[in-house]
Amino acid sequence: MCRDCGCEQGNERAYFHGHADAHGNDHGHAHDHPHAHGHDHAHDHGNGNGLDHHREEGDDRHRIDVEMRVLAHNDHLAAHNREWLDARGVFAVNLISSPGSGKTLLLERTLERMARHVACAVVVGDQQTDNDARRLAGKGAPVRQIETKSSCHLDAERVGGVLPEVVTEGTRLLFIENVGNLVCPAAFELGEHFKIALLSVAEGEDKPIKYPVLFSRSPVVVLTKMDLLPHLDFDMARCRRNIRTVRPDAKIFELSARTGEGMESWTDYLFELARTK
Ligand SMILES: Nc1nc2c(ncn2[C@@H]2O[C@H](COP(=O)(O)OP(=O)(O)OP(=O)(O)O)[C@@H](O)[C@H]2O)c(=O)[nH]1
Ligand SMILES: [Zn+2]
Ligand SMILES: [Zn+2]
Ligand SMILES: [Zn+2]
Ligand SMILES: [Zn+2]
Repeated sequence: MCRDCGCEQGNERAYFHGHADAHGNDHGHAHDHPHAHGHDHAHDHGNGNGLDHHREEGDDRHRIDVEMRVLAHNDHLAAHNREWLDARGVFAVNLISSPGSGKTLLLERTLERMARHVACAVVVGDQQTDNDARRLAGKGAPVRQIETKSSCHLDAERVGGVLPEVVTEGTRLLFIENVGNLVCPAAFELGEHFKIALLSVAEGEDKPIKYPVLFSRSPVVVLTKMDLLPHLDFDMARCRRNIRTVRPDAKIFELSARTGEGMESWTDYLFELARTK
C-alpha cells in the first residue's frame, strides 16, 4: 500500500482531517461472522501479524504495524469473498489500471459479446458517480456501483457487501472494475481469483517497471487502445519486455475495444476461464 495517501486510514482522516491516529481500525467491522463454511483460521483480529506494538520504536515501525494489520484484515475478508464465490462456481477477476485506460469500454464490449452465452456480473468502483454502472447497464449482466468516496481503491469489505446482490444464481464470471489507480488497488485483495492489469498504449511502455507492484501481481495484462498506435511512439517490444521483467509468465493481450481488434482472443480466453469453474 502507499505510505502517503492514507490508505491505511481508510483515507478519510489523512485526506480530510490530517490528524491520523495511525490505528486504522476505524471502520468498525464487527467480525461476528459465523464460520459455517469450513475454513479454520486463527482469526486474530487484534495485531494479527504477530508484531508487537512498540510505539517507542518510532512512527515508521508503528506505521508498518498498522499497514500490516489493515492488509491482514482485508486479506481475511477477501478470503471469505473467495470462498463465497467458489461455493457458487464463480470466477472473479479484478481489473486495475490508471484512470481512463479503458476498463469500462472494454467491459461494455466484452459483455456485448459474452453475456448472452455466459452469465456475467459486474462490480465497479469509482470515487464518485455511478457513470460507469450506467454505461454497463443493459448489457445483459447485473451491475453494482461502489462509490468509494475518499478511498482510492476497492476493499474486500465493500465488495463483499454487494456480492449477494450482484452475483445471481448461475453466474460464472464476475468482473470487478477497480478505482482508476495504478498503485493502491494492487495492495487490496478483493477475493478475486486474479488481477488483470490494463495499460493503454497512450500511457507509455515504461509503466510496468514504474509500477511494478501491480504488474508483478497481474498474471494477465491487457494493452488497450491499440487503434491509437499509429499516432504514438509506443515501443511494443519494449513494453512486452518491461512486463516480462516484473512478471515473466504474464499473458498479454493487445486489443482495441473501439475497433474490436483483438477482442476475439480476449473473449475466447474469458469463455475458457468460465468453463474451468
Ligand atoms: N481510441 C480508443 N479509445 C478508447 C478505447 N477504449 C477506451 N477508450 C476511450 O478512453 C476513455 C476512457 O475510457 P473508459 O473506459 O472510461 O476508461 P476507464 O479505465 O474505465 O476509466 P475510469 O473508470 O475513470 O478509471 C473514453 O473516452 C473511451 O472512449 C480504445 O480501445 N480506443
Ligand atoms: Zn496510495
Ligand atoms: Zn473469518
Ligand atoms: Zn471505468
Ligand atoms: Zn488506496
